[in-house]
Order: sequence, then structure tokens, then C-alpha cells
Amino acid sequence: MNNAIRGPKIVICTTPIRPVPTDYPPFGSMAIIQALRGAGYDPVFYDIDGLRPTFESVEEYFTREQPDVLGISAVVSTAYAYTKRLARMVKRVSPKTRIILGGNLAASAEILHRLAGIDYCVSGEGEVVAVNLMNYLSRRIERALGGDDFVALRAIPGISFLDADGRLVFTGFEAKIPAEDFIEPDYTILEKESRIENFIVDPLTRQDFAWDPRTSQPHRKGKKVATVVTTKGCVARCTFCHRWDKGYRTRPVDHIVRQIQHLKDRYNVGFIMFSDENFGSDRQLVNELIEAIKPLDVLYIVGGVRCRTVDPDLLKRLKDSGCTAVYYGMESGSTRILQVMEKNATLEHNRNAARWTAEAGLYTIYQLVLGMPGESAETIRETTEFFKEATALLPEPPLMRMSINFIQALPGTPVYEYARHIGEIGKTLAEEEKYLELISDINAADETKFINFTDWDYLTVQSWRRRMTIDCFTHYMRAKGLPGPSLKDIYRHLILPRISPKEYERLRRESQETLGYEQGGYFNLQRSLHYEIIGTYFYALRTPLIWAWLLKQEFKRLGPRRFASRLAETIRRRVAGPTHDAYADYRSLRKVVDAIVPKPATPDEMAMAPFRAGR
Ligand code: B12
Ligand code: SF4
Repeated sequence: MNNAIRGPKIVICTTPIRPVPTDYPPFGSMAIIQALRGAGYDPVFYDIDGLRPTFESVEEYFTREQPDVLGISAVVSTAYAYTKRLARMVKRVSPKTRIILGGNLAASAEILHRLAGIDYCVSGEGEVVAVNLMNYLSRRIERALGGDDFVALRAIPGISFLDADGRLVFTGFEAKIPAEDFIEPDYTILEKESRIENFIVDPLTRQDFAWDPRTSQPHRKGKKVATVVTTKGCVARCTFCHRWDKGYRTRPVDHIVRQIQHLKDRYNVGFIMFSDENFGSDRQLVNELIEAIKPLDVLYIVGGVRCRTVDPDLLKRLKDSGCTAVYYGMESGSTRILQVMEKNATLEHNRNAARWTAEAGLYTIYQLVLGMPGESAETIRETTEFFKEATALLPEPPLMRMSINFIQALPGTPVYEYARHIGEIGKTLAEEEKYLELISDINAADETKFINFTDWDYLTVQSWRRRMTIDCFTHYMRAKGLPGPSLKDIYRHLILPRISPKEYERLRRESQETLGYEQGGYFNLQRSLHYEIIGTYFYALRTPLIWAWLLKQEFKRLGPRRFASRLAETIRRRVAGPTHDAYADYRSLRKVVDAIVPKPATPDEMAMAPFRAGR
């Protein structure tokens, strides 16, 4: 840390994401803290996500600390509800605190400024912007100046705020940081100000390491897993994906190696999760990395790989150099939907990646997104056929290898703009805020809050995932001649929790099923014995059984009146058939949005335009 401490009292905090903290370090907050420390400031880190204090404790904290500046890192837009509650509370208990917000939620800048009490949003990469903004704030705080100097604020790229007339201003994105200048994460921040054990974890808790016999080699005993990122950004621009980083930047390999060596030396790390948004699109980097990682003798997994970037030789070389798992975003088995997504990859790429990954003996979990505009019973059939073929390649029954999610329209994406335009979200700030509140704290596996973009009714769309899961499961079990769940399994998992919850809990603990795993873990896996029972014993009756299961769940959730109207919608659609086909040509949703969404007209709309367009 820099010794020449100056300036205001600063707190940087995270917001809770998911029911339990994940092992992904708060890299955004760490980068900002390190940049500010490098510039001579001394921010304190309050890792609300990692530490999970009650809201009352958070309130006590801010009442006591009275920071001059609070920087909230809101990594995902689903953090809106918590962020608003937090910002409102801080303004109440510590009125002098100026609140900055960074992270992907800043794509909703206008709502944050007007409705949530955020003073300044930092959009995009924040290291340089945070320092510039802090220099400005510290000058004002030192001189005890209230309000803002809007001329000075306008000169800071990368921020948004409301000006003296209450108009939204965005100063344009700050220039990108060259990859060789990326700040290496300083894990001592997590040691001192969070819980390092959340982020440096046991590889045996992860199936993607545990399954590989190399993990049990004696010299790896006791070694831990850590997360490392090798790139920023992505080469594609999928129409459902929001990113702050334009383009694709790769870290120099010697920096990556240095970081891994440090993690090995200081934290006894022997396993690495490369958790890039898009790993492997720069073949030269991958080739160099494969060679450089061998002498380090670590095992590793890679995430965010695009199917079109792999081939059998690459996968073999990855495996030989210590890789145990490769994760792709295949998203769909329908060529038409891949086009709507602007995935810039074909069904053939997906097929090849699945086959070659299995042949290379690498672990993977297939990830799909259902319900894009244009999704229909036919595209679902195509995806199911692809998925049956892909899951048949797996060395184990596929239930824990299928991550099937529903499209979640998030700010800064064509899907979100499309939803606004067709009236599914609404165009006023209040309507947009209502939507952000609806999706707060949920994940994409949630089948009750997605926007239905398809021509089919909500219940039918909900049933698609169940049907696909059962079809793939049964296809696999029959092809391999495997038995389904035994009566003992059914008793243990379905009947025991009802008749003796305590005994069930005891057995659950004994078998080391962790909470995160039960809640679906990182991949939102659907782990229900219902699938196995229907798929094994009642496959011919799956349609009525899936509907009975779904209707029971929805009746309980919605109550009689809302349930009745949803059921009526289903009957209407079933009788009349799909109403229209908005996607006759199945072109990229970005093109559709460009054609139908009016150009920004007011100053506020113009200021929001860069966020709405995405990068
Ligand atoms: C790790 C991660 C997670 C982790 C978060 C764990 C954690 N403790 O942070 C988990 C697994 C929980 C997660 C979940 C989800 N995620 Co996620 N996730 C990521 C991922 C891969 C990395 C985030 C990261 O650390 N990046 C690296 C840091 C350095 O970048 P950064 O956070 O953006 O920070 C920079 C700036 O934003 C800014 N900044 C950030 N904070 C601050 C604070 C201040 C004060 C300032 C000034 C600046 C600033 O400066 C930083 C340095 O440049 C990103 C993709 C990506 N590469 O960013 C997706 C991403 C953030 N996730 C995304 C999504 C969609 C989700 C889900 C909603 C998916 C889903 N539908 O289920 C869920 C959340 C819902 C839920 N209930 O689960 C989207 C967010 C889009 C959006 N507009 O919300 C992203 C961008 C992926 C994508 N491209 O679509 N995710
Ligand atoms: S979904 Fe994946 S491939 Fe598509 S733009 Fe996002 S990170 Fe890139």
C-alpha cells in the first residue's frame, strides 16, 4: 500500500449476488481499490457479498463510519434492488456521503441517478476513471464544497451524473487500458478485509477437478484452487450478453505465469480456474499458455470458450498440459436461434466441440439458453435433438451436466431493448425500474420471471425445459442400458424429507451435499428426482406428468386467480395455435432492434444511447 495517504474517507463495497457467496473473487472492487491505493488514497473494502452481514449490520456500519465517499460495485444488473436499498439507507444515515456506482448495473444509469440516489456512475473499465473522479471529489471535500462543479465533471471520461438542470450527462467511455498494464489482483485485500477462504478453495468440492484421477496424485494433496483471468472482453457480441469491455485484450503470458506462481507460493494453490468471459479466441496466447503452464504443474479448467475456436489437437494439448474441463456457451441447437443470438457460430461448431471434448477426455457442462425471440416448438425440438446427441457422449448420466436457463433480458443488450420496444418492460423509468426489481436477486434458471418472447404461452415455455431434460436423460439411460433410480433412492430423496426432515438433513450432511450444490451451484443445475422417476418409469406418460407437476407448482405460486388467467392463456393459445411469426427470417436481434427502435430524441435518451447499444 502507498504510504502517502491523502484525501477523503472512502469505502468500496460489493452487493450480495446469489444466496451464498461464490468462489469468484470481487475482481472489480479489488481493481478499484488497488488503483486508488496506487494513486495515494486509502479506501477500505467492505465485502458485503463475501461477508454477508445482515442489512441492520450494514446500516450500523455506515452510521458509525460516515465515509466521505462510498463506491458500490454492482457486478450484475440483478443487484438493483439491493443497491437501491443500500444507497437510500446510506443517504439517510450518512447524508454527506457521495455515492459512486460501478459494474454492469451502471448500464441503467438514468434509473440509478433519478430513482436510486446514486450520485455518479462509472461506466466501463473503472481503474482510471475512479482515480480521476476521486481527485475531483477529494479537492471538493478538502475545501468543504457542497454540490458539484459540472464543468470539471464533464471533463472526466467514463462517468454519468445529473447536471444542474437535472439532465443526464454521460461523458463517453474512457480509453482502454493496455493489456500489459492490467493490475494484478492483490489477494491480501481478501485476506485482510474479506474471507480469503471463500476464494481459495478445495478442488475436491468441484466435480470438474474431482473427477480427474490426476487430482488425486499424492503431490497435489491439500492444494487449493484459485481463479485467474487471462483476457478481457470477447470477440463476439451476442444479442443477450452485456459487456463493458469493447474488443478483446489478452494478458501477456509471463504476467499470467507470474500470478499463478504467486498463488502457488502464498496460498498453496495447485489448481486454477481460468474464468474469462471468452477464453481461447487468441490462438497464439493459448499456445504460449499451454507451454508456459506445463512446468508449473497445476491442473486447470477453462471457461468461456467459443465452440468454433477448438479442434481435436488443441483439446488434446490442453488436456496434456493439465486441463481437466472446458466450458462452452453453446446456447442452442437451432441454427435459426443461433442467428437470432448473433452467436457467430453454427450448430456444426457446437456438435464438433461436444464430440471433440468427449474424445479428449475433458469434463464439461453443456449450457443452453431457452426462449429467445423466435423460439418455437420446432426450434425446441431441434435443440432437444442436438442435446440428446451431445449428452449421449458423456461418461455419466446427463442431469448434472445440463445447464438449461431461460433468457434474461438485461440492460445494455438487444434483448432488453427489444423487450422495451414491444411493451414487455415498458419505456418509462418507473416501468424499467419495476422490471429491474422483478429480476433482482434471481438467476437465469428461474422459470417464473423471464419475459416470454415466444409465440407460445408461458406455461408451455416453462414445460420445455422439463421435457428436454427428461428426453435427454431417458435417451442416455436407454442407450447405455442403465437402470434409473431405485426404490431406496426414491424413499431417501422424496419421502424421507417429508416424514423426517431431521433424518434427511443428517444424511444430506453425511453425504457432503453442499448448500451451493443443492441450489444449483454456478451452473443452475436442475437436480430433481422427478426427472429421473418420470424418465425411467413413466416416459410414455411424460406429457401429462410434466403438466401435472408444472400446474401444481404454478397454482401454489400464483394463487387461484393468477393461475386461472395463465391457464386460460394456455388454452387460448392451444386452440388458436401460435399467433404470429415475428422471426420469419431469423436474423440477428440486433438488426431487428436497429430497424424498429426509434432513434434517441431527448438529451436524456441521447445520454443513455451508448449504454443501450452495448459495446
Ligand atoms: C464473476 C461473475 C459472476 C459471479 C459474481 C461473483 C462476484 N463475487 O463478483 C456470479 C457467478 C455470482 C455471477 C452471477 C451472474 N452473472 Co455474472 N459474471 C461474472 C463475470 C464472469 C466476471 C465479473 C468480474 O469480476 N469481472 C472482472 C472485473 C475486473 O470487471 P468488473 O466487475 O466489470 O469491474 C470493472 C468495472 O465494471 C468497474 N467497476 C466495478 N465495480 C466498481 C466499483 C466502483 C466504485 C467503480 C468506480 C468502478 C467499478 O471497474 C472494474 C475494473 O475495470 C462477468 C463477466 C466479466 N468478465 O465481467 C459476468 C457478468 C457480470 N455476469 C452477468 C450475468 C448476466 C450474471 C447473472 C445475472 C447470470 C444469470 N442470468 O443468472 C448472474 C447473477 C444472478 C444470480 N442471482 O446469480 C453479466 C452481467 C450483465 C448485466 N448487465 O447484468 C456479465 C457481464 C456476463 C455477461 N457478459 O453477460 N456472475
Ligand atoms: S455470450 Fe459469450 S461469446 Fe457471446 S458475447 Fe458474451 S462472452 Fe462473447
